[in-house]
Amino acid sequence: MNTQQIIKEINTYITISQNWILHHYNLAMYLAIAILSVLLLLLLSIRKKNKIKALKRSASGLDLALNKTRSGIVNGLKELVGLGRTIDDDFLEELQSTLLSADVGALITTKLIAKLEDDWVGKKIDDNEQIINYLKQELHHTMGKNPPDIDFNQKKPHVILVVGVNGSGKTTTIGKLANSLVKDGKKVLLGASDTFRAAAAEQLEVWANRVGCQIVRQNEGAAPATVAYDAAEAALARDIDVLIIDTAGRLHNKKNLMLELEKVFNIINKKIPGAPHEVLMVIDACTGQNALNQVKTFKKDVKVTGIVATKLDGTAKGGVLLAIQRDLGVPIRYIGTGEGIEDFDKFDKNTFIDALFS
Ligand SMILES: Nc1nc2c(ncn2[C@@H]2O[C@H](COP(=O)(O)OP(=O)(O)OP(=O)(O)O)[C@@H](O)[C@H]2O)c(=O)[nH]1
Ligand SMILES: [Mg+2]
Repeated sequence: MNTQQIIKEINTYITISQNWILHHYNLAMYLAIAILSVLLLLLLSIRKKNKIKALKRSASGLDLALNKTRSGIVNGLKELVGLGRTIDDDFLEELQSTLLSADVGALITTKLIAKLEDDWVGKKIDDNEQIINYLKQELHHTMGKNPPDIDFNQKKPHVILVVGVNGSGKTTTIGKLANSLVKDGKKVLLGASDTFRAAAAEQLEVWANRVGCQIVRQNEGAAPATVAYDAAEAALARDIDVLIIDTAGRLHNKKNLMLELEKVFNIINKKIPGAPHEVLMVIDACTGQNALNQVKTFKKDVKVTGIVATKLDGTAKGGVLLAIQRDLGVPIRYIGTGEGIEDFDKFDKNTFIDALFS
């Protein structure tokens, strides 16, 4: 068959189809609606599957990130229990050092051990193989309920100031948080108030481009408070939902740097009364109890409202999150479980305890 014949054949088919549609108009409409409905259902089921996959991924992300901490605790406990020992002073002492080495903290550990001793004597627990489950239940009880989530819809713009010591993961956290907010349909603006080095604003800009959100930045050496002011002004003018301000890493004992932070806070508050609505302190979980002390000292100068614990994937001291949550009265809001954009989760005490003892 030559090309002309093929074209002729195609034209014949088109004409036959057109005639059929003209003569069976209603049937054609029903068919088109049916095909569209099937496509829509297919699309919805793919979206649902992806959502379930994302949820599964985040749960396994936490599980993976806690590998080191969990193997310290669970292997220690299994070793203790596996020897078929009864719960005596030596057993309790070893249990105590297992929990302390995961940085669960002295307060929680002492409380757990005392309760276990009582329940053993009172025969509420009579088999040491129940210990892992027992500790899990007691921890759920000790840690109480999760606080309500941050309500990003309450204020517009909702302003978040991000603070912490050098290298704790502030800028990376901002990128990850912005990403999750943009995915939730929020209009996000980043403010590059870390003007200490040029690379800092560039790093934030890379995140803004990657996430697809806006950024306000100035040149290296500009006053951090000026950038914060510009960012607040832009957030108001551009109808932004969430403004996140990055700051330079600082140690609490550097008085001038803490004053600079206060300035940033005040200028945002002046431009947007009531803001910043959140001051998130980012801590590196690898530093264990040091992180807890950092928050304690930062809190004296800045009104920290929430904590983000990063690098859980790189530490055997993840238990420190329980100590922080128990001792500081400041909620842990998010956790960083890797360097990737999706390695980020809301902190949920129950999921965390279950993952720690699974
Ligand atoms: N493994 C791992 N690495 C992380 C995580 N969060 C951040 N990092 C890494 O930590 C390093 C420092 O992160 P930044 O976000 O630049 O830290 P920062 O607090 O902004 O640092 P300064 O601005 O210099 O104070 C980078 O290499 C990040 O990729 C995490 O949850 N897990
Ligand atoms: Mg930074």
